[in-house]
Amino acid sequence: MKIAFKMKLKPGFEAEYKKRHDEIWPELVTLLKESGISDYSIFLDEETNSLFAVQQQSGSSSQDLGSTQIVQKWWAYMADIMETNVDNSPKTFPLEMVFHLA
Ligand code: RM4
Repeated sequence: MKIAFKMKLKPGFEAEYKKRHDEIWPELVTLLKESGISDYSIFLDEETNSLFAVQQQSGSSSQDLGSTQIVQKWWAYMADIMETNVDNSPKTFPLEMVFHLA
């Protein structure tokens, strides 16, 4: 199932956000794939600093993996440049699909 959601980047951290994702931890990639996540893209709206994520999921969303050590470490690592909840999880806003062309 394809899902999408928004997150929020702190202003001025576009390059750092992209760098960190270009260097995403292999163990996080493995966890995401083993959790059924694929075709996962994140786009930035520079006007609002909104991060638009879209992914295929066969089970839970990437945002439901916060009980794992590796995601907790990743979220803590990313917390300085993103808007987060008190547990370091990125503030996440589900988006409704209103059109899809297969
Ligand atoms: C994002 C955010 C998401 C994670 C991706 C890999 O910045 O932390 O939760 O799934 O990175």
